[in-house]
Amino acid sequence: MNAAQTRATIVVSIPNAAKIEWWIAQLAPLLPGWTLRPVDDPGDPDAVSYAVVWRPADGTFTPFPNLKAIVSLGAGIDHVLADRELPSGVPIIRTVGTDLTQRMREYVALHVLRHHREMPAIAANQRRQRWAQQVVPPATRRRVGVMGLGNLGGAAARTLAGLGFETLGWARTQREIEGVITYAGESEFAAFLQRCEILVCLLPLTPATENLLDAALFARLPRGASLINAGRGPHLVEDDLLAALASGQLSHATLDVFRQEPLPEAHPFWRHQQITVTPHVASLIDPESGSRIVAANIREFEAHGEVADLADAARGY
Ligand code: NDP
Ligand code: OXD
Repeated sequence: MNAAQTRATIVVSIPNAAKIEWWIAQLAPLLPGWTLRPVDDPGDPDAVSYAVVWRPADGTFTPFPNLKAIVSLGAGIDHVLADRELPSGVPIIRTVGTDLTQRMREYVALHVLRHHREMPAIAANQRRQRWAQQVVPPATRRRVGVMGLGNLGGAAARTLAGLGFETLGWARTQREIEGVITYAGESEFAAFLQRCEILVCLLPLTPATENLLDAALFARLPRGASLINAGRGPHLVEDDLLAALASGQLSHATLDVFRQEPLPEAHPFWRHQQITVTPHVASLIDPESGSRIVAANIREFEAHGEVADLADAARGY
């Protein structure tokens, strides 16, 4: 056996053991010559070259001194960076692609339209058998802001602009997107927020974005604005949201991501009349197309030592 063959194991780590087997079954035929194993049964640790992971436990990578790259089974890498024993300098590959982007575009369009057309109020009226007609402005007179203009936020902003919304976008650096008025950095944040009647958060979770959706931010939005958070749970200060909804500063929130997932049964969000809860399904990775992307990225990284969707660990996304 030559040296290359002795470095030919890919381990898979996902909190749900059944899903590990499922991913291994999907990936194995796409990566001939590689041995795929659950992280708890890696075989020779020196032979492990790649780890494909979702929410790995602390210390997951420590046994593997020859790791070439960590593959996040998702666009976000916060779950990898959360590992307090993460080896430094190991590249992290994000899994992104057309299916994920398409799903997020659908989710954002669905919930922005729902807020725009005041569906929560219409549904509440139906529960009371109340016939209450109200004219809403056309999308061209509704301002929707997207925080984060990367793969997902950029695609969502384009979709909203295509639906006719007056679309605004905010990112760390200046981005140009046709049909979207863009803002960059802290200095332009207030100008962006004051125009957003519906605010969509598609930021990655980093020290700079944690707790960003707080009382100070809500106070800068037009009164009665709506919030859609499909970024990460810790972006949101939960008590500040409840207070903003109670005061009327915000009218409704749609939340897909939570500080604790699954959202605990007793959590007040579940039964709140002004909150729509979705169970982190805005853009779930599909193991069939996702495994094709993971395998292609591993092959590409193996051949060239780089891939397009490499995260920048120092930047945090
Ligand atoms: P990208 O890395 O492609 O884009 C991130 C965007 O956020 C960039 O535009 C970046 O700015 C901007 N950004 C980062 N930090 C800041 C900051 N401090 N201030 C302002 N803007 C900032 O990420 P994706 O679009 O692929 O994914 C975004 C996030 O969506 C993921 O990290 C994940 O948390 C979440 N997600 C949620 C899913 C769900 O089902 N709910 C599914 C998939 C992802 P710049 O352009 O200047 O770099
Ligand atoms: C992701 C997610 O990061 O599903 O891809 O949240």
